[in-house]
Amino acid sequence: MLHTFDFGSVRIPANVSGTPRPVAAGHVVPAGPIALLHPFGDTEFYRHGWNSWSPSGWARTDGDTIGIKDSPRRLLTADDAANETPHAHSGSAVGAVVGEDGNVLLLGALGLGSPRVGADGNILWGRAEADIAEWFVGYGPESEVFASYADLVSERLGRRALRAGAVWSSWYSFFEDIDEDLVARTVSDLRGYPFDVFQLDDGWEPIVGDWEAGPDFPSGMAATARTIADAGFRPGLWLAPMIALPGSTIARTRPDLLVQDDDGRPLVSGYNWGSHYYSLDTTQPEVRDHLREVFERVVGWGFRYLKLDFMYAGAITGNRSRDVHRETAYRDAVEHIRTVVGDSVYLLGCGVPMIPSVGVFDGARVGPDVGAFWDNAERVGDPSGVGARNSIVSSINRAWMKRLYEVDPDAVYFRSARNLLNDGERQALRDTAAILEFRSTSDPLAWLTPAERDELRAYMEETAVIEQTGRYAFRINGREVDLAPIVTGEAAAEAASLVV
Ligand code: 9PG
Repeated sequence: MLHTFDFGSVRIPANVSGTPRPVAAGHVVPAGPIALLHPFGDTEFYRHGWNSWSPSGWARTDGDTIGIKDSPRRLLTADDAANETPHAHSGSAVGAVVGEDGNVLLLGALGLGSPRVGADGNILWGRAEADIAEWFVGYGPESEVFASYADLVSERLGRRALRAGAVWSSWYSFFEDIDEDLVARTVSDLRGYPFDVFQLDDGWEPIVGDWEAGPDFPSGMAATARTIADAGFRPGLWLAPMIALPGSTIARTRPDLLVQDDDGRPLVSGYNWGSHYYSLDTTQPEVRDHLREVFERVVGWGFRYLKLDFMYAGAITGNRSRDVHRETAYRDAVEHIRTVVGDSVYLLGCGVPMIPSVGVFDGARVGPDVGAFWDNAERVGDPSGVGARNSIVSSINRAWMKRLYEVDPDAVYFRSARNLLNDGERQALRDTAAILEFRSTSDPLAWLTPAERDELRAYMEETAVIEQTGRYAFRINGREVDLAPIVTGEAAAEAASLVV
């Protein structure tokens, strides 16, 4: 049906699937396809990525799209491969275009069903795989409409109250090379430093899919959790409970528990660790029992902060035993996990589909992995690739998601050793994490100079007052910080011209 949205200064003719009703900050529209005929011509479009690693940001409708290009494997792992339009402007769940007066017109889904929003110089459109979520349409100052959208989402899906505090993670220093002695030494060095959580990342398990102590943890995971707790930190652990590598026991012995492809074989749901991997079909009662066992085990070991990674794979397009939409299957599985671990265990989502995770995760990663280098030389132009710049750009473009859960922009660095980032680049990472209000690092104290240790201590202890003064401009404790040159690429261009 036809409807005209009246925003006072602008009127937007639209095709909607049901009668809109006004709410405080705009209009809520029934589920179903929607198209807004905007009068702005070619303008800026906000594109939102599906999962933690998927690119988000502003691009001109008459310019290049933001997204993963020319790599089906990367796309499968780091965005919504089923719906991505690499050469047309679209994104997941929410999108917005900028009007002539600088206000933005936002269209955002208020739930699940793989909603998609795209735009060109005439239309801002929305559609979904399953029409199960209402839409919000709002027009106003950018930060206000995004806040209104976020608040309506969390009204429906929830907002958890736990805070992570300051986190130390093993990933960006040791990667998979961890063992119980190294962990014990690292923890002992950190004694007395202002960390709330010490989180063990990937590398403790024998293989992804089998969640028990690997050979490098001969005393068992409960012993390591105790070592961490005895030093005064909340024990944290990484796991990827939705996936299994082909060599894991679960994939080898129970392929029937995996999401299937159309030929009845386990579906490949992504690539990492030099391999493909599969997804667990969480709609099967046996898989729910398996998840219950896994989470009772890790909580029983004493871990109270869980980084659940590669979670998008639980929401991948494929054949499951029950006919529910993939995002609903995912959310049901996370709710099940939440029931098993209880409300006091902090759940950090990583590689999570963003909107379906609201209200069940306490925190969510909002960008690709950081790295001890600025840009990814192997994959230039892939905004989902590892690197400090990509991490800052994606994260800052998702700062509005603070209202949904804690937003984790990934680790910051204090170390100058084993690091290609210069002082300014390390500072930009620390400023981004201060703005997002989630502070974590992977620097072992043994890698830091005395001055760097002092910086780490001061940073982890600080709670900053953040004011936003522009899309990418902030005041952190009164200090002006403008990330615009980094986001728009001017910083890189300047660096390049210095090289020339
Ligand atoms: C452990 C790591 C760390 C890290 C996570 C995640 O798009 N990708 O292919 C992709 C692969 C790995 C990855 C992120 C993205 O790293 O983000 O913090 O926990 O797993 O293996």
